[in-house]
Amino acid sequence: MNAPLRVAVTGAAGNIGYAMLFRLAAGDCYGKNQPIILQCLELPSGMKALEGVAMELEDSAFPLLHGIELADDPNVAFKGVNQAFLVGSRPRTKDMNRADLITANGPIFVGQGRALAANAAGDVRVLVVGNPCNTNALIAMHSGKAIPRDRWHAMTRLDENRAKAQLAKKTGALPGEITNLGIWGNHSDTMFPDFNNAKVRGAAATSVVERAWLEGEFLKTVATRGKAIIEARGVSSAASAASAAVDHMATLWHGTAPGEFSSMGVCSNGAYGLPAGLIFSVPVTTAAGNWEVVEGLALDDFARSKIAATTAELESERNTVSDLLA
Ligand code: NAX
Repeated sequence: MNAPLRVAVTGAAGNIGYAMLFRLAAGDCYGKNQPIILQCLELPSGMKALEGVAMELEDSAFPLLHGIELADDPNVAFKGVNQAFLVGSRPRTKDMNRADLITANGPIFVGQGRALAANAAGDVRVLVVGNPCNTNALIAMHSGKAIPRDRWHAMTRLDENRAKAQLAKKTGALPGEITNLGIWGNHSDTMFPDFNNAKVRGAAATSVVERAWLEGEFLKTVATRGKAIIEARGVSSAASAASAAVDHMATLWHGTAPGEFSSMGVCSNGAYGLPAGLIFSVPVTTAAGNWEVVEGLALDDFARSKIAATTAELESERNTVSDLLA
């Protein structure tokens, strides 16, 4: 058995937190030989519910769960953490547009970025799930400058998983037989699921499915899936979002398979001519907690126009929060 990892989860009593904690404690992220200590953060108003979640975690008697700590102060919750899932934030209400949401949630990530830089372990990796996750990760990265830029991530794995599921359904393949389906850009309906480089059972997706479906129904279904779930369930995706967060950090921890890649919102280093410094989802390979952008992927005019649109949205979000970017 390894020494326990300290894993922070914010918004731990919320819908995604509730689904995620049990997966983490069961060993679904870091493996069956890796014990963890969960360090859960909530607002003071969420602490009572969080105590209930902690009781349920205790009652599950997970062999890998070596501790549960609860806090309403990020400086306590982030003490010594190796892995941090930043989920807690204000959900969008009917009267809010995207800019209102950015303005409402931005300050949370100033405080949490600072608290991580002051308290986390030297090897910390941070995944921002709370929306708008790319721009929230950008704010946290600027506020937590003591942590290297390549450690800050935003989650687009749910978009990747949704895209794989749609392509699997269309082709009759299993989701695990769809590979290299990279998401480019923002976690919003402007993101681009790159079907040109995707594979179905090792063959180019474009050789298996007609392009009109890929450019039309496929892109539309993936982009509007979050809305469809809200309409059906009355609340936003929670278990699938938690599952995607576990997938993202598991891929970072265990590494990508040879010849395969995944998608992560990471700090752009200017690859593919993308503006450096934005938190931008790109295809990456991973090993031992580190990532590298996949080089040499072919992007046709259609892909480039989609990537230009999502880039413009991220630049506009960055302008909206410019006063929070220290
Ligand atoms: P909930 O409202 O169920 O839970 C959020 C929890 O966060 C609440 O318990 C609240 O008390 C807590 N919280 C709020 N501010 C906090 C703070 N400053 N510190 C600590 N805790 C805080 O929302 P849930 O459904 O769990 O969604 C959480 C976030 O994930 C939202 O921002 C949502 O938009 C985002 N999502 C991101 C996705 C992605 O793919 N990146 C997909 C799913 C989801 O929409």
